[in-house]
Formats: sequence, structure tokens, C-alpha cells
Amino acid sequence: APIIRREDYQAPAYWIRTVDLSFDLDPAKTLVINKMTIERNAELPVQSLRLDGEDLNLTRVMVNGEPATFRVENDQLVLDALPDGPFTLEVRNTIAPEKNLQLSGLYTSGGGFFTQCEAQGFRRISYFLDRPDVMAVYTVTLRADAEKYPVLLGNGNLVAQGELDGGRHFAKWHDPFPKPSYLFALVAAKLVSREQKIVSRSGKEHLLQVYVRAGDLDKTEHAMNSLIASVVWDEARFGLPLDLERFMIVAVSDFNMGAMENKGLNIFNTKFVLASPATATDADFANIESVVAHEYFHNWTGNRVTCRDWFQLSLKEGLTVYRDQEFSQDMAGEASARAVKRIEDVRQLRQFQFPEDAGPMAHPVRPEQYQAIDNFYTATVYEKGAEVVRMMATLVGRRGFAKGMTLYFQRHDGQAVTCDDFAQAIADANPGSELAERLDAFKRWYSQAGTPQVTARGAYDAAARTYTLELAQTGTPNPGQPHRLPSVIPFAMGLLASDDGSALPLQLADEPGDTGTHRVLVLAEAEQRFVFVNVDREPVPSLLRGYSAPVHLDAALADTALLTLLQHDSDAFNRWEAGQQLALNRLLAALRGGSTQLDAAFIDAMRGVLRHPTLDAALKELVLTLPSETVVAEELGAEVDPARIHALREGFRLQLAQALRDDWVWAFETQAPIGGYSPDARAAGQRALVNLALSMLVLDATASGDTVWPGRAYQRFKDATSMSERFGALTALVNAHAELAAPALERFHALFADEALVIDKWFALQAGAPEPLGEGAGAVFERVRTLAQHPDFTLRNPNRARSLLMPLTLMNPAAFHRADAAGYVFWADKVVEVDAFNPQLASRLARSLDRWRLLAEPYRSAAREAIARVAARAELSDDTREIVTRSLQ
Ligand code: B3K
Ligand code: ZN
Repeated sequence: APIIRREDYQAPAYWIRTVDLSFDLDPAKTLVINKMTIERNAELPVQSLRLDGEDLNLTRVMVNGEPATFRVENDQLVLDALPDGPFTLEVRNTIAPEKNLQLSGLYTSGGGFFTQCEAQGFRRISYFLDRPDVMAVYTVTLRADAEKYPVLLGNGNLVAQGELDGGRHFAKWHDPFPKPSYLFALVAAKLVSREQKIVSRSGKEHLLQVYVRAGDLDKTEHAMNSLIASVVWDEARFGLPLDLERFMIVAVSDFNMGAMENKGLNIFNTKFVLASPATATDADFANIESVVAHEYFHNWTGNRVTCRDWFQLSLKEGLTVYRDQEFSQDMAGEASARAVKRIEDVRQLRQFQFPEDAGPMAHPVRPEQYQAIDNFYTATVYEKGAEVVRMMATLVGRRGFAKGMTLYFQRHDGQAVTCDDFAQAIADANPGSELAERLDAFKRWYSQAGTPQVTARGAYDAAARTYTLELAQTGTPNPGQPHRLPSVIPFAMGLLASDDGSALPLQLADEPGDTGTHRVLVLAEAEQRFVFVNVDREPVPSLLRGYSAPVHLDAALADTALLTLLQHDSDAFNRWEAGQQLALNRLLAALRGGSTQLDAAFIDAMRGVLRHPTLDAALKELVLTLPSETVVAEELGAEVDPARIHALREGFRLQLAQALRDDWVWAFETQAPIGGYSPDARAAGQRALVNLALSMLVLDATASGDTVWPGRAYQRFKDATSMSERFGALTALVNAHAELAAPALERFHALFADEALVIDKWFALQAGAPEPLGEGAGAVFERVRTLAQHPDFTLRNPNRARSLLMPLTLMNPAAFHRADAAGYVFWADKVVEVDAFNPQLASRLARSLDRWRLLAEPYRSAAREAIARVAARAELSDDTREIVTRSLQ
């Protein structure tokens, strides 16, 4: 495929103003009639009209009602001689939805019709200017068999419906908002809906609907509640109301990603809609809340204002992720629960975005080029993009950011714009702010790839009562650029007294008076020095509080300083961070030949956290969880031996299990939430801590041959009243390789045989289980190979395929990376197999070997060989080809 470059952007030669689409829906052969009104873009020289198409059977082309001359060239429909003024173009074609296994465009799933058009799926439905800067008003008529497809849905408002001959019926939908083709959607299926009427602040009535299959209605309450909360939140926080009479969510079980924000008709992976206490974990409930919110928030950030071109993807994705993160924090409530959400988001960033930014797919938040745009729906565009928006909000303050958003919509409502436009609006609404003063430098966050490194060194001068903090930033330049230019880094910090951890004042040398105990420094040069005066006591610096910028921080703090932060920091994020740093230091030291035994100071600190009288249970659970094997590997940076990291980390885990045995018992017995199931942050945190305690107790017991705790876990597994409890107990048994794991897994499967999403968990749990150490090593991988032959397993359903393949290849390094290369062979086989029918799914899986260069031998050579084997195939999608090619470069 050709390389598409950002610098080559050109406005479209024609504008499509209105679209009148009609569908005669049939799985084998659907007729699409597409009547467009089109105008030449008067600002450009006269050119041919080139409409995108893919896998279409073209049957007729008419201009102004007359048969027209046309040609089809590289998939495009080309018309040369066109009227000078506005004209109508009618294109007829047929498509075969049941053969559409790549799930892009119009496809069938579970006997219904569904669409997915972002980024370039609309061209698989009809010929079109399939680019986000062409925005049209759509009217859509759906015709289908009334019995098989009783529900017919489109974007916008229902304007007509009725019976047709031959048992068919129709529905006509009109969406008053001009939209790009990627936001088009239709659904025709046998579904039922949960409905809720709401009245917005302005007094307008709206109908909210969640559509699912008949048996799933009892699992829609949480999604509906999340939707209502999202509507209320966006109006309260940003003054952004719901702009449609009707807002629909439809769940579908075959879907390539999480969900899609089609105007007024969001289509969701069932995984992010369906939840009941019996079938969904706390994490599932939280994910549903955030994905429902994310798609709803897109209605303004994405739909009302959209992207000029796909290089600007983070304009809508980074901003909308930031918004959903803020929403979830607000829903969590108190300061400590907000910090827990922040920690979870940063964990995600480190687990997925950091490796991406250091690997072959590294790209700026606003990429410069691509071959397959679907490959750029990445952690960098989404999660790092959200960090960039968060930094802007930090630099201009909460109210300043809200003002910036208002200006953004005043300027750009109804337009397709760029990341520059967004940053400009936030800056212009905040004249004199650090953001406005340094906007060009700040925007390097959009153009420079890689995670910057910030080095912080402090020195206390007791005689002068000063504390000098020196900050320096470095990073690797983008390919083809001589050097990296400094970013503008908001650096939140405080100082704690080293003796009792109390907060110290933060007065800089040239400042008068009291400046509080928490502040945001702005690091904008390669190196900067900050001198704090009137510092009476030796301080411990609390740096990059709340993770105020997406950087690697090297502060080289001593254990004593980290222990002070862990115990006293008012910033809950940095308490967690200090605990992670203590653990990481020990893991890295052990990997470099140091002690593999945890010291008393560390154990006591962990006990102090676990037993703490006031800390949140959720925070405790996070602090007591060691950094992941992936994070350790990234920190190591070279010569990674996944088996060794695994053995050391498991060794530490076992030591924590043993040394804190009585404390885990105490946590298990006293920390559970009281009352019936509620997915709120507090109760979920308590369950998470209890589940961790149980895991530790079963781990310890299995190692020592004791059967009491495995027995208790099995009992809890059987008696559980919620999936969180049940799955927690099952996880404890499976991860410890307890003998009772097998009967528990069997029972679990039997209990939930009809619940596809729960069976996904059953696969995922087994594929993500830690490999046993020593004798028995390799059992988890063998289990995955066996499960790939299980009658319930299929690569055709993306959720099921991912449930087995992703936990192994992305989350379970020691099981995947084997000295005999069997993991890589398995990976290559699956990539090739999936690529033949679903390139988007395949190219995601292909990325599991991104970081092969980090590996020690023999892994490294074997991994490269496996990638080369995939790359050598003549038949490969553009998506997967781009990944493996870049990987080998
Ligand atoms: N915008 C969609 C993602 C589309 C992915 C296309 N390959 C979901 C979201 O970010 O909300
Ligand atoms: Zn999104």
C-alpha cells in the first residue's frame, strides 16, 4: 500500500452536501442506492471526481438523472466531465454482508445487520468521498424482512416506518447534523431495548435506548445508568448538552474494538454493555461506565467537531479519553478514589504506551505517515494524547480549560479541524498562561515521538536553608530529525520534611511570602534549576505528583526517601509510585545479580500499608501489587530474559505472601464490603483487596503443601454471590496452580456455558496464568495450545480470539517467550490465519512481538525469524504488512 503523508493533505475537490441512501437488506446480496447532491470545491482547479470504493458490485451510475460515463480505477469510481454547478449523482451497487468477515462496512452478526465505518468502512458500503472533512446530511431508508429484522435503526430521528409487500417493512431515518461518512451507522436485527426518558437542563425531553438480544435485557441497567450519568456530567462540567431527540446504544457480539460513536446510534461490543453482578466483575462494570461515557462524549468531541484528516485522530481520541478519565474520577468521588483511577490510567500507559513509544511502531501523537490507518488507533494517539490534553488542563487550570473548551466549540462547531486548532483555542482562552506563552514549544508533544526522560537531582543546604532542584530533560529524536527539542513539562511537586513527613513551604528565591505546599513548576528548557528558600528542615522531594507529565522520571531517591513518601505523601499517586519504585529497585537489583530476598524494611513498609487504618482498600491493593513483568522489562531496556524476570517476580510475590501471612488473613477476614453488591469504587476496591489477600494465601499454601486456604478459596468460589468474588477465588486457585483449580474451572465453564462473555474470561484466565516455576514450567503455554482446539474456541469472533491470544502474547511474557520458540510459531500461525479474513484483528495480534529487539538470545533471533516468516508471505493485508515490515526495519 502507498504511504499516506500528513504534509500531502489537500482539501477535497468536491463537497457532498446531502446523501439519500436506501438499503434492501439481504445477507447474501444487499442493494444500496446512494443519491448524493454534490458541488465542486470552487477553491480548487477543476478536477475529476474520484469516489472511494472497496469490494462493491457497481450496477449503475447516473448524473442529474441521466446515465453517466464513468470508469473504475484502483477501486475508485472516476467521473471526468461533470456539470459546473451542483448536481446529483446516483450510484447503485450490491454488497454481500454475510461474506464480510473483516467486520468493516456492513456485516452480519448473530442473524442481524450491523455497520462499522470508522475509519474507512463506508467505502465498503457505497462509493463515496470517504474522508472525515466531507460532511453531509443523511437520509436513510432501510427495507428488510419484518420477522427476521423487526428493529431497523439509523442515525438521527425516525421520520417514517411501515409495512411493505412480501413480509418486509421499512424505516426512514433523518440525521439533521452534517457528518462525515465514518459516523454513519445502521442496524437491522431482532433486538429488545431498555428505555429511559430524560429531561435536560434546557427542559428538552430525550429518549435513551439500549438495544440487546432478548435474553440480555437484565444486563443493561448499568449501561443505562452510565449513559444517564454521562449526559448529566457533560452538561454540568462543560455545558455540553445532548443534541438529539433520541440516543441509542446497540450491543453486538462480533466487533473489532470496544465501541463506536456513530451519531445518535452508538454500536458497542457486548463486552462494554452487558453486566449483571452474577456475570461481570468490578473491572467490567468500571469499563462499561468509561466506554459508555467515552462514546457519548464523542458526540461533541468528535462528532460536532470532527477531524480534518486521520492524522488528527488524537484531536477527538486524546481529548475524549481525557474526558472519560475525568468523568470516571468524578464518579469515583473522594480524593483518594480519584487517585486510584489516576494510578490505573498511568499503569495502562506504562504497560502499553511506553513499549509502543520505544518500539518499531513509535509515532507522534499526531502521526506523520501511515499505510493502514487502522494501525494508528494506538495507545499513543489515545492514552498519550489524553496526557497531552491533561497537561494543557494542568497549565491553564480547571476553569481555564473549561473556558478553552467553550471557545473551541464557538469557533469550530460543525467543522473538521486539526490538533493545532484545539491547542490554539485552549491557549487563546487563557492569555498570559504558561500554555499561551509557550504554545509552539508545548505543541512538540504532538510532533515528537518517544517518552522523554526527566532527571531530577536535589541538594539541601542547611546553612542557607535552601533546597535546589535541578531538572533536565532528554529524549531520542524522531527518525530523520537531528535532535529532539525540549518539551514544556508541567511538573507538579511538593517537599516533605524528612523527619516527620510534614509538608514544607515552596517559596522560590525570587518570590515573596507563602506559596503553599504544592505547586506546578514548568520545565521548558533542556535544563532548569529551581531554588527553594526558607527550607528549615531537610526535605524529601515529592516529584511529578499525580503524574503531571508522561515522562520517565529518574529521581534516584534513596530508600529512606521513598519510604517517607510511601508513608506520608499527601499525594496518593506518589505514595503508590514510591512503593512501585521500592519494588522496582529490588527487582532490578536482583536481575543484576543482587539479593533475591526481600529485606525487612520493604516487607515492613508493605505491612504498614496493608494494615493502615485509613488508606483506601483500592490504593492498598495497588501498592501491594508488584510492577508487571512488562514494566520491569522496559525498565531493564535490553537483554531481557522473560523467564528470569518471571522467576524473580514470582519469588518476591511468594515472599510477600509468606511474610505477611497473618496480615493477609486479617485483610481477607475483615476488609470485605458489607451489604449487597454495588459496583461503586469503594466496594470494588475492598473486593480487590480481599481477592489479592486470598490469592496470596492460596499461593503461600500451595507452596507449603497446606490445603486449608485452597479449600476455603474453592468454597468461596462455589458460594460467591457476585462474579467479582467468584472470579477472584477462581483466579487465586488457577494462578497458584492449586489442585482444586481444575474442578473449579470445569464447574465455572458448566455454570456459564451460555454466557459468551464469561466463557471469554474462562479462556483469558487460563492463558494469562503465571507459568509454574521449575518443574511444570511450560504448562500454561501447553494449556493455551490445547484450548485453541476447544469446541468453544473460534478465531472468527474477535472477543473469543482475543480472550485466548492476547493474555498469552501480550500479558504473559514467560509463557509466550520460550527457548524452543514454540510461542512464536503459535503466534505466527495465528496471525496468518486471522489475517486471511480479519486484517484489523490480525494486525493487533501482530504487535505482540513489537519489542523483540529487547530480548536476550535465544529469544531475540527466534522472534525475528517468526516475524520474518509472516513478512515473507505473499498474501498479507496492508494492515499486517505494515506492522511486520516496520518491526523488521
Ligand atoms: N472511534 C472508535 C474507534 C474506531 C476504530 C477503527 N479501527 C472508538 C472510539 O475510540 O471511541
Ligand atoms: Zn474514541
